[in-house]
Amino acid sequence: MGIKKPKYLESRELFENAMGYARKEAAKISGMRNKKRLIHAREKARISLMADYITEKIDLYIKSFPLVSELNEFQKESVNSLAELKELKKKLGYLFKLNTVIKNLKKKNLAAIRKSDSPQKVRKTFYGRVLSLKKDVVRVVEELNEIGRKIKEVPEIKLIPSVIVAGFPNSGKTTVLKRLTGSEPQIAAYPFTTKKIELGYFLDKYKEIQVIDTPGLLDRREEERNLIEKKAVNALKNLEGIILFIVDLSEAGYSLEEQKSLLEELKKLGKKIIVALNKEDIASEEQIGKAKELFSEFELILTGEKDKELKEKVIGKMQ
Ligand SMILES: Nc1nc2c(ncn2[C@@H]2O[C@H](COP(=O)(O)OP(=O)(O)O)[C@@H](O)[C@H]2O)c(=O)[nH]1
Ligand SMILES: [Mg+2]
Repeated sequence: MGIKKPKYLESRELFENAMGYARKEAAKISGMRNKKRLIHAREKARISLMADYITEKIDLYIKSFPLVSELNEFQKESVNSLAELKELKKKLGYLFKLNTVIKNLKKKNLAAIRKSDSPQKVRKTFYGRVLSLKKDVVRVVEELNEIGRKIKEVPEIKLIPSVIVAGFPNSGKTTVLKRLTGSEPQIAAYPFTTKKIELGYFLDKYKEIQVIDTPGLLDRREEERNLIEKKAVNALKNLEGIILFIVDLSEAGYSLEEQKSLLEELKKLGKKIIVALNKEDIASEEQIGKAKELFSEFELILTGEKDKELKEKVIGKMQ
């Protein structure tokens, strides 16, 4: 279930395009012998067509934004951490109001033109009034275009049982993700951050399981996370699933103690934790023994086996 993708609206050209379109279409009206009636018909058409052109485009644009109620918990957190949902609602509401003003101006001026002897004057007044709204429309659409751009970047994380891979950089998270899913990870942008999220999927019999690697997110203490990262981590809490904590047995970047202390931090997420002891092939007997003792309170697996067995072990521990 993907998130709705907001449209982009070129608001600066919208009004000029509407006027051009209305002029061209109205000029096609013919077949009236009475010159005065012809002018009347054309001016009336110019009002209608100009208004409809703008309001239809704006209506479609407004509808292309997701409703807050259509977002799942994860998406809400993600959008929220970038564009405040309240702001989005307010801006959409304001644009809706501007659109209603244009619709009402159309009604009013169509009524006026019927009784008027100078239809051109009525049409020009109408154009003037509509054009006076252009600045506000352009401003709010520009702001909405920007929010829409950010919404489009919300990762397509599904609300299905997930394996959230955690651990220090280079511990082997991406490698494990690839081994579990048998494919290259899908890369998705993490909203309002420079971070990227990696996603993959595998089947447990008929059930789809999602694997997520969040580089740079679950590898630091809570105090070290900025507000956006805190939001992002909170969003992960809404996912059903387990944390698969990858330990680099070879201690290439971080000691086993440091890795243990990061794991303590991740307990705060309140999820079942499985510890995967990785890089057994380049670790010493001593490192392996020490790790088994250090992480003994957790469910342990060793990753040094065939992919199929690794997957089965993870599935087994997920129940
Ligand atoms: N020897 C060995 N190297 C591994 C193992 N798992 C991962 N690596 C290597 O460790 C490096 C970091 O792995 P990567 O999956 O990118 O780590 P990430 O930063 O946690 O995603 C890469 O060069 C991998 O090839 C393993 O089990 N044994
Ligand atoms: Mg990685």
